Amino acid sequence: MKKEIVAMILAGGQGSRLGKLTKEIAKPAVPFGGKYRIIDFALSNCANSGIKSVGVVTQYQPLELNAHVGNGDSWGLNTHDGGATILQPYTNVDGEKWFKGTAHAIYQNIGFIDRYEPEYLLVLSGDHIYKMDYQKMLDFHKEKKAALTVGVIPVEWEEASRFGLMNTDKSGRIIEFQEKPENPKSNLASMGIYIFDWPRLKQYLIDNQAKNRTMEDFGMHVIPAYLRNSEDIYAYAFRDYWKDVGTIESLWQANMEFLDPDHALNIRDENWRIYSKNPDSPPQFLTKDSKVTNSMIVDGCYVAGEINHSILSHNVKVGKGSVVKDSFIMSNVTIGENVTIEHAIVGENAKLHDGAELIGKEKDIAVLGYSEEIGGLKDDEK
Ligand code: ADQ
Ligand code: ADP
Repeated sequence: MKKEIVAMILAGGQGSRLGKLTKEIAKPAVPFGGKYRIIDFALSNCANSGIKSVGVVTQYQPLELNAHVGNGDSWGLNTHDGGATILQPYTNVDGEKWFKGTAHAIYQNIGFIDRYEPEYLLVLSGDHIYKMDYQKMLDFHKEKKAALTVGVIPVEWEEASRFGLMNTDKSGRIIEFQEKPENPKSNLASMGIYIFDWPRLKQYLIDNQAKNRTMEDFGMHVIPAYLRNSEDIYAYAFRDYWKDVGTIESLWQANMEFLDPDHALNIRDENWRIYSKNPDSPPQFLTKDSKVTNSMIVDGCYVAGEINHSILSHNVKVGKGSVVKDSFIMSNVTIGENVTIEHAIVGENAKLHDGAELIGKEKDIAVLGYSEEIGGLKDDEK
């Protein structure tokens, strides 16, 4: 089953900056935008780019992710073309188990990749909200005859130190690279999207392992080694919407941006659909007491309150007199009567009992975790 290119989506990081939202599920499985999970963007981009052989590398809290991705048929990645394969850490003969980092995770899956004998390997992160045609990046990679092409985008200077940063020459060749430097000298950031010549990368990973130097991480070890050896590394400039939703604030912000009908991401574009796996729910119902403006209300919702500039995912119930504003509510949340929710993210299956308040601020978003409950009268107050 030979393929020109295989994609590996790295979906195993802990995502600790999302706090209680990633305590039980991996960051790529965190719900987004009412009908999606974060990894849907990378999976849909693969399908839309015609890359149908995709490995999803998991590690941390993979249950929800495994259930969601399945064999990839929701994204049109059917098994005939290779489909999506969930790759979990395993113990090899040396007793080595967990993936130590991004590059080591690829090293551990050389056998899977080699089944397709690809010329190119596309490495993606399951953590990003964006639409990108990877074929265009592959064309660029071939045109430059690069050993490695890195997707890059300028980021805000204040945020720069959480990215791999680089300098390029006029031709776009990367001449300097620093992984998450404390004092950034550039704001041109790696998007963590790489196209490698597979045989060459494989050689690097195997040779270093043989010398007992595990190449753990792409940004920390592989890119520096390529630079030391004067390999041709090129930057592929991406200029559209791209968001690394690694913090509560950025996750909230990306959901609020998603509400904009003129959003650069344009989810209504039939030529680049974002696919997902969704439950079967009854139609939404808005009672005569409800008032809904500027919001996304997904199937199965029952709304008797006021919803303004918010996203209600599947099967959310909002009682009379309640107000939900500037918030992202995940699936199966129950909101009682006279509840106030503002600048908040509410996790799946959470319950806000009558009279509860969950009020955050723009730079300090309030979060209710999965299945958490607040408010309501205690028994002796009834
Ligand atoms: P980070 O996103 O901070 O930086 P990292 O924590 O290595 O990098 O995670 C990259 C992706 O790999 C994430 O999706 C994560 O879930 C996953 N991952 C991490 N370790 C894994 C493992 N052992 N097994 C499976 N999956 C794993 C990277 C680059 C930067 C770049 C940013 C852009 O290192 O140079 O700027 O991405 O967001
Ligand atoms: P070589 O000269 O064998 O091609 P490299 O260019 O890969 O070696 O590495 C040059 C230097 O970087 C060496 O000092 C090596 O110890 C160090 N190095 C390479 N890979 C790693 C790694 N994964 N972790 C730490 N150090 C590394």
